Order: sequence, then C-alpha cells, then structure tokens
Amino acid sequence: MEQERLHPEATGELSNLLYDLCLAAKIISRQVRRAGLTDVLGEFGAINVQGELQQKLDVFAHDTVRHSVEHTGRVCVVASEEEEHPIPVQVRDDRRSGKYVLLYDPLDGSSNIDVNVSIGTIFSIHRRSATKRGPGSLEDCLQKGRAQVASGYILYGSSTMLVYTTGQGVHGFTLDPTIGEFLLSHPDIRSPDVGTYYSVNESHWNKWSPGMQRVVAAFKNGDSGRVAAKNARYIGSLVADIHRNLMSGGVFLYPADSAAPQGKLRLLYEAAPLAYVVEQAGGAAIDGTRAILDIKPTELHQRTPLIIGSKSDVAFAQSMLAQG
Ligand code: AFP
Repeated sequence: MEQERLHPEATGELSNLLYDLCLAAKIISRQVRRAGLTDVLGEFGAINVQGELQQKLDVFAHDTVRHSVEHTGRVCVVASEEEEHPIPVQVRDDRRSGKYVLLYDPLDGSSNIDVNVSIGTIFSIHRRSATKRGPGSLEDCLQKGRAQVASGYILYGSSTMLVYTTGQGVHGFTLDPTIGEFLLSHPDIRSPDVGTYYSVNESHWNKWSPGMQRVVAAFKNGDSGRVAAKNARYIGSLVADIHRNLMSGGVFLYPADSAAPQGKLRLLYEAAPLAYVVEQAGGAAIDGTRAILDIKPTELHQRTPLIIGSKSDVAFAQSMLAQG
C-alpha cells in the first residue's frame, strides 16, 4: 500500500494481485512443509510441455496459483511452465476484463522436491495494452522483460520468503506461520557489486564454448587483477541459487551448450522475472551478450542462456565472452 501511494494513478489492483499471489504462496508453503507426511511427493504421471515428468507438487502449485487469481477480475490471461498454451481468463462482462497478465513457474526445482531441498515459485506481471478488452492472448504474454510492472519469487527454504519488485527496489518478506502472514524482514535488498560465489553446473563443462570455459575458470581460479577467485555453490534450484547470490553477492550461470544451444532456462517465467529483481537490487542479467530484459520474446516457452547476479561479475563475464 505504501508503494502504491508513489503512483497517483494506481487503483490498488496490482497490490491486490500481489496479495492474491501471497495467498497462493501460503497454501503451497503449507503443502511443501508437510510434503513427507501427505501424498504430495512423487510423480503426477504426466509429461509437461517441457518434456519433463510432472511432480504432484508441480500440478498442485500450478492449480493453486491459477485459482488464486482467475476469479478476481484482475488478470486477463495466465501462462505457466506447466501449460503449453496461455490460459485466457473468461469474464462475465467484457468491460471488466482484467488489465494484468500473469506468467509463472509454479514450482521451480522440481527435481529437488522429494529430497527436501529448497524450491520456489517465480512470477512475472505485465499490463496488457489498455485498448484491449475480453480475455487475453499469447500476444499479451510476449512482452519484453523491461515492460514488467512487477516480478518476484517465493522461496520455500528454511523459511518461506517472498521477494518482489514493482520497480521501487527489492523487498523481502518472511512468512510467520504462527500468524499466517508475510512480514517485512528484508526491506530494500541491495546486491553486492562483486560476489563471493559462482554458481554453475560444471558437469556441462565439455559442452561449453571455449569462451564460457574461460569465464568459469576465471571465477574459479581468479584472473590476474580483474576478478578474484570465488567459492562455488550450486543447489540446482534456480530460485534458491539466485536468492543466495542476491543476499551474499555472487554470479549464477546457465550457459548455452552443445546439447542446449538456447540454454535450458525459460525466458518469460524464469529469466526475465529474476532479471527484473536482480537489476532492481543493483545487479545485472544477460544472455551472454545483451540484457535479458531487452529480449523481445517470440514464443511462450522460449529458452535463454543466463548469466545473472553481482554487477561487476556479470560485466566481467560479458567482456570475456565479447573477446570470443
Ligand atoms: P527442475 O525443475 O527440472 O528441477 O529444473 C530446475 C531448473 O529449471 C532450475 O531450477 C535449475 O537452475 C536448473 O534447472 C538445474 O538444471 P541442471 O540440473 O542442468 O543443473
């Protein structure tokens, strides 16, 4: 509400949409916290559009987020990692169709669910073009990351945290399960310019370009005066890796490689929302050459290489890669 006052034109709808996502996060968090006790672990028995085996919690999280927003009249279309096509939100009266577009990764790091390692939900919110009415479409989803009005993630880790930005800095809230409310625990998060950690799955080393191998080698061993050697940390849950580096300083890399020439991570509901958060905290995010937020998407599930984190580390990687 305080931030909303910075926008005289605000109607409160965005605040309410963020609050709808908080409700979904509380429900998912409860399920995740009791995962070993209830029948929510393991496979759902279907394959999603990414060709991945859906986990029961993937589907639960997907449905929970969708149900928490689709009856509010605030969104005109939702798109999820778990659905091939965008889901237009039907409204009884076209004049009332929602003005926001929600893209989300319901549960990122699914392969870590059954082994009790931190996982997360990632969301990206765009405004649809003002002239349009009725349910939204793919076109409303294919917007540059720079046009996001809000983005963030929920981390289901040692505590459940919501970290988001609406373009006025990055703020972190911790869920107090005793009152069922997110409390402001980390106002104005700023990411250190130079990071302590580098985070990359080095098992893909042999599939990387020589340029990318040089970048990771420099982060590992240092590079005479240009970058100091860093400590390695890699969880394999994007949200958890990004959050650690956001708080302590670090650079996360998921480069393109010979097996995945476009990289693995999805632009619209993984890279772009996290890039908005990290840039707002003083960091940077690139695909190797250009800012993630300046990429014009052409497909809903398009992938992108990602180098994200502390500003000078990302700049170092960009300059090394530019040398070819
Ligand atoms: P899953 O959702 O299949 O666990 O993938 C997680 C993820 O999309 C992202 O969270 C990780 O950063 C990345 O993939 C891990 O990929 P690798 O297993 O190739 O390191």
